Amino acid sequence: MTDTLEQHFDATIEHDRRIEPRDWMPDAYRNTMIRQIAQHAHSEIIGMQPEGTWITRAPSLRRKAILLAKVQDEAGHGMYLYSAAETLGADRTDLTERLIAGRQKYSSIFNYPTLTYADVGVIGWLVDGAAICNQVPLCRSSYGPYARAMVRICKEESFHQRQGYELLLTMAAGTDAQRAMVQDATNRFWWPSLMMFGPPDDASPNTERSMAWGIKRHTNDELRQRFVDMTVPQAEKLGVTLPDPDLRWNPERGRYDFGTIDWDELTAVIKGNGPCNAQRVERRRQAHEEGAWVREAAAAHARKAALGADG
Ligand code: FAQ
Repeated sequence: MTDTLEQHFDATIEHDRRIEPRDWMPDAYRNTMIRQIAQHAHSEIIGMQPEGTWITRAPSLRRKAILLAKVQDEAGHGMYLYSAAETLGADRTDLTERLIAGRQKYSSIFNYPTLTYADVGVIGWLVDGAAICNQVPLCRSSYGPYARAMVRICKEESFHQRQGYELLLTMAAGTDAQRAMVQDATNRFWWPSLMMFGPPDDASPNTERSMAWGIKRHTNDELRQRFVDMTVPQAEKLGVTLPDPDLRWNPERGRYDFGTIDWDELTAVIKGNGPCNAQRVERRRQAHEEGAWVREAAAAHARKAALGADG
């Protein structure tokens, strides 16, 4: 029996069809999917914090409305992704508790502080830009609910990227002080954005198997290179310098060469020792505790509705 199920799973992957929640799948596939989707969901939720802190300080009503909408979108992405993880048998409360206890990861990028309003623009441009580059191929990921969630998420991320770039174009056309803020934010976020793609391929324990299963479609280094190639012309148009003296066009490769990433920094941030790790997780813990009454009320309402009671 298992043989047949396993053969069916293998054939589905081989023919590039989707695995659906009720299909048989190897435990290792299920666990890898839960790991990646949970980390992704946690990133969206923790990722609300660095920009969220600027909502009350946005320079105009228009900028405030845009930022509020963007941060709300991130919450929505987190919700779709937790739902996708639930289709694999994961429990949302358990995932949140693991995040708060430091037993599950979220993207390293959200452990850096947002020091000026230009950071909001640079996060949209570089962080959402990197997220899109990483996530567009995930729309073809082998697990159906994840791939479908990615389609909608990528559409919204594209809007986020454009709003960030538009904000920066506006600031770049402003005063010298505004241009200096854009350059400073770019200097601080460039290298951490490259780290979002994960460790180099020869130090990425999960890539080979995730590629074989069609969960990942490209390696970490391939996507990082794609991001650099896409971003350099955008930086030129914006009039900012990317903080890498080794960055140059390589006509033979038809791609940009770039400098060495500080992998020790990525390791430290992933281990919880980045500039804001403790603050981000503590804030998430507080929000979870403060939201307990909402979850209780929603559960009570659902119980009543199931009994057919009115309200
Ligand atoms: N940070 O073997 P690999 C967003 C971990 S975008 C922290 O290469 P894998 C949108 C990795 O989990 C950000 N940890 O792993 C937004 C693994 O640990 P484990 C979220 C990292 O899975 C924008 C270990 O290192 N996007 O939120 C990082 O094959 C603006 C070894 O690495 C996604 O999650 C890192 N940067 O490849 C929101 C996309 N890199 O679990 C708000 C989906 C690696 O074995 C505002 N995920 N690690 O203990 C993926 O594509 C993959 O999971 C990778 C990592 C590429 C991130």
